[in-house]
Amino acid sequence: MTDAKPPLTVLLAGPRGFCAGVDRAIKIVEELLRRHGPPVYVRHEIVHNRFVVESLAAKGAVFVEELDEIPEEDVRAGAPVVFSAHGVPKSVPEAARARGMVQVDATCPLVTKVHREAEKHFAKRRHLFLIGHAGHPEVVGTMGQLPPGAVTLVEDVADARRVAPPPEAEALAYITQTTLSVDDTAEIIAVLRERFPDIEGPRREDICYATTNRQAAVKAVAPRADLVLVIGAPNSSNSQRLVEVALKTGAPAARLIQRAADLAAVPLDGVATLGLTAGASAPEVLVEEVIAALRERFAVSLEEVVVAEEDVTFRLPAALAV
Ligand code: 10G
Ligand code: SF4
Repeated sequence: MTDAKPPLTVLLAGPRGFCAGVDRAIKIVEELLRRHGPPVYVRHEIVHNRFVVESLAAKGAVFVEELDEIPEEDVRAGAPVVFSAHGVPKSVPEAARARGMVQVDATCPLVTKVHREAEKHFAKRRHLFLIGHAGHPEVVGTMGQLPPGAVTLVEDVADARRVAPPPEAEALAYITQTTLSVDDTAEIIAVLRERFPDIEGPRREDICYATTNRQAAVKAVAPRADLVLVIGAPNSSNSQRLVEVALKTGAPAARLIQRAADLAAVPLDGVATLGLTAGASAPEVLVEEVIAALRERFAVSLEEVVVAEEDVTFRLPAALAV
């Protein structure tokens, strides 16, 4: 007689996985590969997911961190370079132009919107606080829209309490990274508003619809789950935030896995209900892979917990849309 598999309820959070900005960025690289053939250079991981990066690399995309890694002969041959969905400082397109590169910007339109906000505040002589995480490429890109010293980074509530605008600042404004924790950011903004009542800013924050919805969905599953698994990469800000949100909203345990193979290192004994979600850069095929691996060990009953429907899409850049 074979042992029956133990039961496992999987609460599948919705929305999860790819957002419109990620979908667009990947399509840009694919479309360039189709039109130009390899190599298509991509500055930085197009999105923070190894599976996506390796799939595009297998088709001829070449990932670099900086433009100076791109050989001159390929530039002269017209190989395009794509800027990742996270956005780039102004110095990057300037350097590409100076080298005569064919450049294609895959920055998410919702990140570009924050760049334009930054410029608008600067034009009105406001010193800017950028709420975000130091060193993240989106933060580097957003800070790099303005001259050095125009933006002060605020990473957490402690920063918000002690941050001091430069003495010459005439007015203040804030903007945010798009993938932050909605709740932590609200606390940071509350501190800034209390200290600087005249500070300008968006009505709430610049956190995007996809980040907001994925956090709302994980909040709906976390209190019912013994463990929440988030499919995503360690360098994926929005995926890391989903782990934190799950822990803060009632999951006794939560962790990031990149794909099914990582389940081997996850203690599942005693887990009767498992919450499952995926960051905005994690493809659905990896969710399916994890569910298939769970089915090998458990009698899985799947329950979708959907808190919002999404119908956002972004058009490709005009040159690729035809
Ligand atoms: O969550 P981050 O910003 O680290 O990026 P990602 O590639 O994991 O997910 C898509 C989000 C962006 C491109 C940033 S707007
Ligand atoms: Fe755009 Fe939001 Fe996706 Fe970032 S997470 S690429 S801002 S839709």
